[in-house]
Formats: sequence, structure tokens, C-alpha cells
Amino acid sequence: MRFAAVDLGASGGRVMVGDPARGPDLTEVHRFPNRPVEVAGTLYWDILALYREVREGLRAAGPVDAAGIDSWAVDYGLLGEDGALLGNPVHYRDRRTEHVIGEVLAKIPASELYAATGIQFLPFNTVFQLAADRRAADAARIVLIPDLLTYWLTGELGTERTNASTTALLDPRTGGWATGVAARAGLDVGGFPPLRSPGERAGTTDPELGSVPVYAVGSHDTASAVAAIPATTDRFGYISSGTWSLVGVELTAPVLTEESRKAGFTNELGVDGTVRYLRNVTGLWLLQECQRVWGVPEVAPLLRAAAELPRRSIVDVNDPRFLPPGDMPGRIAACCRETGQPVPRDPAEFTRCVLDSLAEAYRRALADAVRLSGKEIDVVHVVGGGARNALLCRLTARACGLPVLAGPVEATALGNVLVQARAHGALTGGLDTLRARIARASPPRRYDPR
Ligand code: LFR
Repeated sequence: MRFAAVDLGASGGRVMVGDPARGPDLTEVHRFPNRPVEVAGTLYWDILALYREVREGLRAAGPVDAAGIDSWAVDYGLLGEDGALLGNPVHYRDRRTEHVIGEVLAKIPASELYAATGIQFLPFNTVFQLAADRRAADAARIVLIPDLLTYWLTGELGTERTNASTTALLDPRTGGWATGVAARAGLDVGGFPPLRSPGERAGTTDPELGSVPVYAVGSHDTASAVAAIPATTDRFGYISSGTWSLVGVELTAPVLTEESRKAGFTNELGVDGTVRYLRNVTGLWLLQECQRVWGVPEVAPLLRAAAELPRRSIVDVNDPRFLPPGDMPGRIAACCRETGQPVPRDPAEFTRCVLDSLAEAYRRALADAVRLSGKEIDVVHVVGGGARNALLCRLTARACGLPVLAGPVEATALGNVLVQARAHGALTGGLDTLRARIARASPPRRYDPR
């Protein structure tokens, strides 16, 4: 059987086909850049270009048994009564929420918002975006990005739960909307189409794409990635490592304490009712933006040079100044200067500084996750593109004092395929069974702390 996984990331998308009987192995059938567009001071996703590429990818996939879509979180499109898109979805790195955060938190204090929804404060959380969005109150529908693409492919509307949990409008204890909290923030969650969980049927593609089932998967990319961690024990921590690094543990119930809120931990919902208890750590975005500024697209030479250097300066990677696109080397240099540390002098030194800073942020996030949740871990799984970065994996193992198991790189697409395949009856079993399958098919690479 063949299942098509559409996986959209902040810098690019891909369509992969996986056969669960063979691993699953994955074949990439289409890859495309995701280029946000700034117009009159607002940063937008080019959603129609993405939709065109998704269709192209699904055509290139050939005959498949089903398809599923995942993407980054929090962002949405608004639909009018007639189902038409009202304007382009705004990028989460846009600054539009800056002036409304205070207003929202005056209506509903951060502590109450957290106790009800369990989401780490980030300026781009959907709750703040909707408050900043003058059109939202008049829209008939609020549709999260993967659900919007699913709607265009199938004509059917829904709101997938793992992604809905990132809005800071969902109650992670019940999996239903936190209606009261939303109302206090001045928002109406009635605009979201009905909730659905990973594995539920989300519709059928149009005949041009073969009239095949589309399943809701862990449509938040991180939910799909975590579902595909090749864990063979439940005592694991994880880093889903890409543009962001999502660092934490898997739980069966959320941690909604004040201490957890202050530590910046989120309780996002995972596949099969799990809780992704994690911290959003600014990830390889820092290096990607440096590379863009330097005009150095290849990362390998930077990593080779950085590996020869000693650890010198550490910056707080979650400093809000790193969130918007811009002169990342300049911002990193300013941080080093302000904290009295040596300022990196060339790309290799900047690269080393970023990687050491990431490893240090991972150490802290995992230690906090263990302390706040009581969940103990013996190993750290790194999945996603960052699993390819041997230097970062080595530094992480050393910083955390735990073995790092790196890979698979395409965990998100694998998690997407596995959930579809199970929904379609091609696989059975819980998350542990699915994970054991991945551990056999793509054994991770081990880095010992030394
Ligand atoms: C990773 C991710 C993170 C989310 C960020 C913004 O791709 O989905 O989990 O916090 O993007 O949506």
C-alpha cells in the first residue's frame, strides 16, 4: 500500500510516499521552497503557491491509498460565508500581535490562560493573532493551515486536535475548546470547524487526485514527528529539531502549574491522547538566518570549521530579538557584547556559538521538563533535520550527560504515514508498536556523552 504524506515546514514543503509494509520506507516525490512574502509591512504565507505545490506533489505521487497533511502550527486562514478565503494567512513571525498581547492579558491573566490551556507564552499563539486580526470577528470560519489545505483538496472542513491545541484556546484535559477562557479574551471559538483527531477521516480528494481518502494525522508537524520517535522504552526525552527545536517529554496528562507556566512549558496534544510537554527553543533558524545574511547556503563547511573550535560564547537562544527575520549575526554579536563574552569574528565562530548555545538550551529544557513533570529519562531522541547535524548531536549528548539517539530525519513524514496507514487498516497497534517499527526500519545513530 502507498500513503502520501504532505509535510509543510517554514522553509520548504515536501510530499513523500510511504509503504508501511516496507518499514515504512519513504520516497520523496516532490520538494518545494516555502517563501513568505512581505507586503506593506505584513509578512504573509504564499498559501496558494503552497496549495499548487501540494497538488503537484500528490499528482507526482501517482496512485495512493490515502493522503494526510501536516504543517507548522498556530497559523490560520479566514473563510467567508461562501467558503472563500478572506485574505492571505499571516506568518507567525509577523509582528502584528505586539500591540495586543497586553490587552488580551488584561482581560485574562496569563496564569488563568495557562491553567486552562497549558500553552507556553509565545507572541504568535493563535489567541493573540486572532485578537490582532480585525477581520477575524466577521469571518464565518477560522481554519488552521493543514485543515485549510485539506478543505481545498476535499471540500470538507474540520479542526485537527493536535494543531488546535497550539492555539492556546483548547483545554488539554478534555480535548475540547476552552470556551470560557476564549470568551474572556473576547474571542469566539465557534468559528473553528468541528474538532477531529488523528486517524479520523477528513474527506476524499477530488477525482483529478484519484478520489482517495484524506485522513487527519497529527497535523501539527511536531505531533507527527513525536509519534515517529524510534523509542524502545518510555523513559525518553526528545528534540524535534528543525527551524525550531521542540524539547521535552511525552506525558499522559498535562502539567498546568504556575511553575510550569513560568518555566515556559507547553502542553500540546499528541497522537493517541498523549501530551507533548515541551519548550519551544529557537532552533536552527538562528543558523539559517546567519547563512542567508552571509550568502552561504551550504551548512557542511560551516560545521566542519566549527567542530575545530573551542566553546567560547553562549547566548540565550530564546531571546525575543531572535524571532523576526533579520540580521542574526548582528543580534548574536550584540548579545555576546552585552553579556561580556567574546564576540564571534567569522562564520565558523558564529556557527560554533549558535550550536553551543542550542546544546545549552536543550540541557536546560530537558532538566526542567524532568523536574516539572516527574518523568524520568535515560536517553534523548533527536528527530528531524537536526539529526543530520553530527556536531550538534555530539554537543547535545555532552551537555545533557545522556546518550543521544539521532534520526530519523524524516520523522514528521513517517509519523504522518503511520497514522494514515493505521487509520486505513494497513497497520495495527499503539504508539509503542508504531515506534518499534520505526526503530527496526531506521535505527537511530548513537552519540555518547564524553
Ligand atoms: C515547528 C512548529 C512548532 C511551532 C512553530 C510555529 O515546525 O510547528 O512546533 O511552535 O512551528 O508554528
